[in-house]
Formats: sequence, structure tokens, C-alpha cells
Amino acid sequence: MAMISSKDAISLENKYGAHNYHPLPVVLSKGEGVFVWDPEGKKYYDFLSAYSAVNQGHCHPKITKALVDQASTLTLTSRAFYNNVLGEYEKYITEYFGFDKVLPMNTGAEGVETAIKICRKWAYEEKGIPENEAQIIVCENNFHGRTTTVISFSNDPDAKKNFGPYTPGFIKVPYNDIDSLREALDQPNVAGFLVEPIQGEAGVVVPDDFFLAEAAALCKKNGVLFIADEIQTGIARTGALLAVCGDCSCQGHCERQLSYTRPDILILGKALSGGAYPVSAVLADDSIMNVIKPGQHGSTYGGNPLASKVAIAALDVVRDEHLAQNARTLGELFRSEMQKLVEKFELFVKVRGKGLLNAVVINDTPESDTAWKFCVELKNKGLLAKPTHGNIIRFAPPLVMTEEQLLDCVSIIESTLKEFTA
Ligand code: IF1
Repeated sequence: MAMISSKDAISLENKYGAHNYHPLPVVLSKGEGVFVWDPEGKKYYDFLSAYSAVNQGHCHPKITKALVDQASTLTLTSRAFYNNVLGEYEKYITEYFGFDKVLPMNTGAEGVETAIKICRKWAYEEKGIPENEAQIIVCENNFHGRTTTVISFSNDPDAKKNFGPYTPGFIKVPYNDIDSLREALDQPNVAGFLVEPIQGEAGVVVPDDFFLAEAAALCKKNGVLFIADEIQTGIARTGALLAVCGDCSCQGHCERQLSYTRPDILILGKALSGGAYPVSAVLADDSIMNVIKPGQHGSTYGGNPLASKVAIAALDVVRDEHLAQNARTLGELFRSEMQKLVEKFELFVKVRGKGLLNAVVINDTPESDTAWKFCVELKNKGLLAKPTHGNIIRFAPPLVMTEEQLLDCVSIIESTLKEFTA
């Protein structure tokens, strides 16, 4: 069968698919490393990385091999029975990140929901908070997924409106505001603090250097669980194995703990599988994880042999190819190149980010379509990126990018700026 054209692919989606997205007008039919192609054969740099799920690059051969080999052996047993891969994966990932136990799930939102349930159960059974009174502190402009409990504590009208009634039990504080957090922790029945180490969807908002460490210390002092949502910032994206690793670059197997803010509960997703299969994970020590007893939580696909083999391969690649180090080095180069464009062109107001999770603020209002139009021009020149909110463009290539490829992308961005008229 001849490959479908971009035009036909788009019209099929419009006719038969729910309109829950407004994609950039480009159709992808092949991916390899930092590149993707459309059905007409045009080649693009992928500067979104499927929202940081393909940190290892598209169709990484080692991950694909793990997927294919296991797919023709045993894909799913359910947890009604044991399988010969899950235990190996659980040992591997808990040693990799330094926690006693892992609860395997599939999507990021399921990981966040799982962490919320564990935190609440711990609060009632270990901390002695009265049942159904647990409060979890979250930050303004958070993004933790799209299930009804998670959007209950969103303040983004698009994510929240007309999906009520909402789940109670959440207290909102401004992001990167230690005083507000300290105040919120004085409220009764606080069980946990759920936070993105860098706010992705809010526009790659990087907190002050001390924020996460001080927040974790305040939580410890108040007997509240520090819950890090590293679904987007984790797996080497920000130039360390985890964003909470700060400047430490131990590439996993954390021995040095130089500037590491250890969460009580760590949530992973996206690049945990390198984009090959939905895999998420919640990690914690026994004193917390053991509140979950048989039959109290789970999922049909959670911890399946296919996901386990894919995740092992994906984490191997992160360590073996030193992706955190590469993200750190290339990220510094990218931000310094973008800063030159900020100084040279009115359209670029500011660049911010960490590692290869960066964003540029565009000189127009969040309601304008200038950022969108700029991304369409970038696409025409062979670079795919997408605005987050209105006037902020996220730039997040796969972490396997070379310096030469990065500089090629910088020149695409610069030539687009030269020719762009809003
Ligand atoms: C979309 C962006 C949004 C996440 C964090 C949990 C989840 C995500 C920090 C849930 C997912 C995705 C979802 C996708 C677009 C993308 C995203 F920030 F990455 F750009 F939406 F904010 N925690 N982020 O970033 O994980 O259930 O999706 O596996 O919904 O449009 P998921």
C-alpha cells in the first residue's frame, strides 16, 4: 500500500479523531535519532522530543531490539501471576535511582495518581491524619496530567473547566515561593507536597537554586512527604539524571549526593521507555511503599514484561551514552546561542531552562499567535518545535544530539528570525 499523503492523513484525523489536540500542520511517518520525516520525505530536526519522551532519540536500536525480542516472547501476564522479567526490572530501577521499592504503572498521570494514593494512605496509617482529611500542597500553574483528580488541582481553565465536580484535598501555593510553602505547611493535616522540579507546561519555569532543597527540608521538618514529579524533567533531560540532582552528574547510582534533594516519592514516565512504550514508575522506601497491601492498587498493564525490558534498555542507554552530561554541555551552548539571538532580534525576549529543557519567550502576548506562526516557519525550514502557552516556545531536542547538529538548529532558528514578520 502506497504511503498515505500528509494531506490525507490530516483529513482522516479531522474526520474520525476527537479534536483534543491542535497539532502543528506536519505529519510524521518516520523517526531516527534526532530526525523525523514526513510522508513526502521532508526531513526535520525534532525539537520537542514528544514532550521529553524520546530523550534517547527516535527508534533507538537498543530499545527497539529489547521491545522486539520481548514482544515475540511474552508481552503481558497481568499481575495475577508472576513473570520472569518484572523482578529483574524492579531490582534494576530501584538500584539505579536509590530507592527500596518501585510500583510500576503505564502513563505519567497514573504515576501521579498512584503517588497521591500512597501519600494519602501513608498519612492515615503512619502519620495519623484523620481519615479523608489529608491535604496535599501543589503549585500554581502545575501540570501533572489530565485525569479528573489531577486536573482538580490545576488552574489552567482549558485543562479544568467543565470537568467537575473536582477532587478535594489540595492546597495551592505559588511556585518557587518558600514563604508560602512554609505557611501552607502550618495548616492542619498536610500529608505531602507535589512539585515539578522545573514547571514544563507553564513554560519551562526554573526555580531558584535553593528552592527544592529548602522545600524538601521544610517537608522533612513537618513530617510531610516531598513528592517529585520528574516525568518530564527526569531521565537526564535537565543535565543530571534527575532535576532534583542539581549539579551532581553521577549518571545514576548516586554516590556523590553533592547537591541531590532526595524525594520521599519519585515519579517517572515518558523517557523511562525512550518513547517505545508507555511506562511510568513510582519509587519510594519501604516505610512509605509498604502501606500498599495486595489488592489495594494496580493496573492491567502495570509492570508487564514488555514494559520492563524496554525500560531497562532505555535506562541503559541514558547511562552508557552519558546523556545527562551531553544534555548539560549542549544545553549551556544552546542557551548562550539563544541569548545572542535575544540581543540581536526583538522577537526573542528571554531564554531560560536547564540542560536540554529550554524555552524562549516571544515578544508578544500569550493570546497572540506569533509564537505559533514562528513555529510554522521553523517547520518550513526543517525544525519542529511548538509553543507551550501562547508566547513561549519550548526547545527540547533528543539528548543524543551532537554539537554540530545543535549549531545547525541554531542557524535554522536565526535564519527564521531574519525572515520572520509577525
Ligand atoms: C498532553 C508537557 C503537558 C507532565 C508532567 C505528568 C504528566 C506530564 C510534569 C502526565 C505530561 C505531556 C502531556 C501532553 C503534553 C505534555 C505536557 F508539559 F510535557 F508539555 F501537557 F503539559 N507530569 N505531559 O509533563 O503524563 O499522562 O501524559 O503520560 O497532555 O497534552 P502522561
